[in-house]
Amino acid sequence: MVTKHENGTLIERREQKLKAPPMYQVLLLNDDYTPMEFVVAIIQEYFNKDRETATHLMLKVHRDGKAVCGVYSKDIASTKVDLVLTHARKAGHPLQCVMEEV
Ligand code: TYC
Repeated sequence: MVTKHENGTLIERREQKLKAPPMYQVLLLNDDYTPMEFVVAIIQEYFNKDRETATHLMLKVHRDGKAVCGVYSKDIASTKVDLVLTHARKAGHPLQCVMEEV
């Protein structure tokens, strides 16, 4: 919006549009080798789900190929992916974990 002052000065006010920061969903992907019990434990530990919810999510990944385990800001999502992958590799499992902008 442009307003004219008495002294002739033009003042432009830029509208302040604050956009919410983008959010990222963290997904687990299915594979044929990672044990179901390991995936349930991962979901409980890193996505703060109870055992029942974690079991349902694991079975959804197993059935559909992937499932969203949580939605976070970019830094938190990226950290979750790193922690899950590090834990899985240390345990010798090929589990895949990815993030996608919502
Ligand atoms: N498909 C695996 C099995 O049958 C289980 C599994 C579930 C693996 C979820 C990965 O993200 C995953 N042992």
